[in-house]
Amino acid sequence: MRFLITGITGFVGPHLADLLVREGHEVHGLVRSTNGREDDIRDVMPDETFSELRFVLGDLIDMESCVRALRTAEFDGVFHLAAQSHPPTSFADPRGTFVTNAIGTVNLADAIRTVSPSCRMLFCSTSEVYGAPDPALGLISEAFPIAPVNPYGVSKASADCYVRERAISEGLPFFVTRAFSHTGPRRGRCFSIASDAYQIVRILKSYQEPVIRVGTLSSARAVVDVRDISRAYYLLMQHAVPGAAYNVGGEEVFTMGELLDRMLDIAGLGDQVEKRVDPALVRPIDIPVQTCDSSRCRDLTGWQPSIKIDQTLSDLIEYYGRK
Ligand code: A2R
Repeated sequence: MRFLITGITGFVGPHLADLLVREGHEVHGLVRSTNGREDDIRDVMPDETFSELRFVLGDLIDMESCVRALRTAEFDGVFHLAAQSHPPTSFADPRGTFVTNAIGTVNLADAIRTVSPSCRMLFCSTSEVYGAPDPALGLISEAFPIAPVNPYGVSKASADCYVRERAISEGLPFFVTRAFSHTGPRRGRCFSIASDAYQIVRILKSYQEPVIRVGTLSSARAVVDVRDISRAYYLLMQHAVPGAAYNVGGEEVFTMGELLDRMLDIAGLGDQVEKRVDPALVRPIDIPVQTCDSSRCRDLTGWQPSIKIDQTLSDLIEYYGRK
């Protein structure tokens, strides 16, 4: 099959592209410019995969460019990953976040409807659309209210509703994924777990003193490996019901503090490192705990995470070690 990935130069995009190529599919990636940024994605894929990829120019906030991109080939499915994906940045730039994530998704969805209405679209929404539900309510399922608590969540919730409404009202084969926390090689170091891994590598190389700047260590998340998330997206592209939303996440919940301690152990730094809270890394409104019920996705596709958290953390440290 022939797929288009938006956000191919990001964190998840290259892992998904690698998986799709290995499964024998033709993969095109939407890029905003051909300035060499796409070359950077080689860091998580073999040369054989990279050489199979095709790139097409387009910017989500320019609907005409989305239409042009979709006309370059007949796509069976679009994985719409592109976004302003960093919640703290969304407080600094709520409007820009909304334009990219909400209006950009409207543009892409409308462009698909115009050019190729039988093309399936996976829209990457997020667990952040649920906001901060009372932990006493248990695992977060798709039936939980949409109640975001940051501009990123608001932008994604708007697009999430738009995509599902379009699918239902217009009969378009669009659906939504709501991934919970995921990490692994290539995760940007502005995200908490990757930030810890990056600093650990710098300490190991004696580039910084043995002090790690941390955010809220008590925040708890059902963290899963990016390669498992990519596999869930691939399976959902094959099986998802139009108009539906699917949680995708791990079962095991870890606090940020636990994950940091595991990484320090993996790196052989044990308790030789001071953890210093940096107010700049503490979110204005934090979600204390996120637990995921992804049984809808699991029952439909048979998906379950296959990579153990220690493997993910060790691959993340290894990734920053060779950067
Ligand atoms: O910044 P670039 O040019 O490398 O491209 C980024 C792309 N992107 C856009 N593409 C087209 N038009 C735009 N206006 C536009 N704005 C951003 O989105 C990059 O390739 C991607 C974002 O990458 P990350 O921030 O690393 O996102 P990640 O972690 O891969 O997340 C994938 C999806 C997102 O929808 C998240 O909100 C969700 O998973 O959690």
